[in-house]
Amino acid sequence: MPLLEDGGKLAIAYLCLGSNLEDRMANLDKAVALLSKRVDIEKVSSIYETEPIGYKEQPPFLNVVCQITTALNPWELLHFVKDIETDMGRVQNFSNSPRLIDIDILFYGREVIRTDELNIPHRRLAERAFVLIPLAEIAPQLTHPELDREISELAEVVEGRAGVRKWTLGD
Ligand code: PH2
Ligand code: MG
Ligand code: MG
Repeated sequence: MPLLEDGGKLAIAYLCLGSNLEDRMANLDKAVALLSKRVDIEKVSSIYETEPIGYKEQPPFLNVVCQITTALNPWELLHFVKDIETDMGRVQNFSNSPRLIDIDILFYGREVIRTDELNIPHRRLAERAFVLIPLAEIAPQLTHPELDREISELAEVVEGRAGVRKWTLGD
């Protein structure tokens, strides 16, 4: 990994963004713009319209996955994305409730971090078609550090693939 002048390391991380309230595409665009103030956005997947998982009685989501490089450590990155959610007007509600914007850290390099505050890799990513399908588009050969399987393999067999469709403005 390249060294920064202050000795810090740059990490490659993956984020999943989701919105299912108000102008969903504008919310994703704004989140990417705010992220780019402190991290480098390297790749952004297509936008997917996805059926809600978990709590089902809510509008469909738009989801994208981004690859970033960052000098922030995982805790700094977590606080940064939470601040963006709050600044964009997200209110803390019940688990899996509708939201203007959700930004989840999927991977941070090959690190495995299990604390109350921070869980990397994301605990449910291997079960979620709305994460794996966009992620497979930008990082098919990435391997999950705990499962030791490629994202493309996980994406091919995940349940609920039919609920994840590419979306374009006007759909
Ligand atoms: N996020 C959730 C729960 N369910 N379903 C879809 N389709 N997309 C999401 O981003 C999503 C979800 C919790 O964060
Ligand atoms: Mg989430
Ligand atoms: Mg979240």
